[in-house]
Amino acid sequence: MATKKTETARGSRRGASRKGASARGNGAKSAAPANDAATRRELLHTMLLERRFEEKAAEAYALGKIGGFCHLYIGQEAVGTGVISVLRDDDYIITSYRDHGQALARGINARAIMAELFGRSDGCSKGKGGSMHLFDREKNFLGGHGIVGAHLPIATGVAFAIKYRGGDQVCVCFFGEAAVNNGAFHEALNMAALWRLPVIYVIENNRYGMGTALERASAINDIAERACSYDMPNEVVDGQDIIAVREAAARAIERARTESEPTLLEMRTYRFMGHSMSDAVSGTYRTKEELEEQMKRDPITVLRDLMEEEDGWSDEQMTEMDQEVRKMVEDSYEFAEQSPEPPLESLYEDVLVDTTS
Ligand SMILES: Cc1ncc(C[n+]2csc(CCOP(=O)(O)OP(=O)(O)O)c2C)c(N)n1
Ligand SMILES: [Mg+2]
Repeated sequence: MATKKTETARGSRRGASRKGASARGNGAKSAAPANDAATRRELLHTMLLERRFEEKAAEAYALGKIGGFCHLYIGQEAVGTGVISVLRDDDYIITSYRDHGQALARGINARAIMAELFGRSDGCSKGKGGSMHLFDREKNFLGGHGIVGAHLPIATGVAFAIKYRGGDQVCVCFFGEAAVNNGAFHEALNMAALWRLPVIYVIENNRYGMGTALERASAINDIAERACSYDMPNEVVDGQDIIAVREAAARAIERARTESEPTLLEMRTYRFMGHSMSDAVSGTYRTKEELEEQMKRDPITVLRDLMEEEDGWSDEQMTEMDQEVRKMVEDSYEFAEQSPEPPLESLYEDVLVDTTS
């Protein structure tokens, strides 16, 4: 739902805000995304692929096949999957280091992602990016970024370029809630609002930045309200409900595409694993009880329950889908194992872009 404060904030400056407000309300006309059995099945398939893929990645990490950092998206799948599912192929995506699920949702081949995690030359970043730096130019997937908040100004720049060239694409930027306390967040949002850029900032509020709870780090706990400083439309969304995610994302995308107006979406979610592979899952900064409570709203279960109710989705169908997905993951694992390491010479390739030729 749109927050009341936002309505007030937007109305305060722009006379044209009535138009924006109607696009943001429940009755948003052309923006409502499909919500039929086939769509739900596809969404479930994507989320299940992300889940099984990361479970396998965790296994590979424990075996020492993946080096460096590795941050899992388990528990948060509905956010990336839902938002990306309502984008066009020519829209842009930019994200943080917790990027495996979003890369899969964008349709980057599981083989290329697993190979990247393994640091192999068939990886989507040619084995030189690793888990945190998945990249695919053809899919307009602009990373995978390791520095908290640093990709927000890049998203603003991408949106500026879209507008400058007269295009109607949008740029979606995913980041964790801890990034909103970073200066880059404010600069990026200020410019996007000032120049009315087609960008959607998606906060994945999983309530923790590493081991620090949101309340211990942020002066404001309803972080969508940060958008009011920039007179920017915003919404708080149940990030465990993929249907709600899709609807909110569709409204924001429509607004960016047709009115060239940015939006801040706060998706309330939860990560079921540790911050990265080397961190505790619970017991230190959060209790086991809290984790168990949150796991009752697993986004995959939430959608599956809906499908059972609406589509008569059965356990057999679930098992069949699961087996198919596991096969895809196994295949990606074998592919990654067989892919060669990048040659030493490639260290100097793709570092700078030649703009002179
Ligand atoms: C500028 C900067 N400061 C600190 C870090 C170390 N660091 C890596 S992840 C992280 C927590 C970020 O939390 P959040 O933005 O909520 O994303 P989440 O990991 O929860 O997805 C921190 C502090 C960093 N990478 N960059
Ligand atoms: Mg967080």
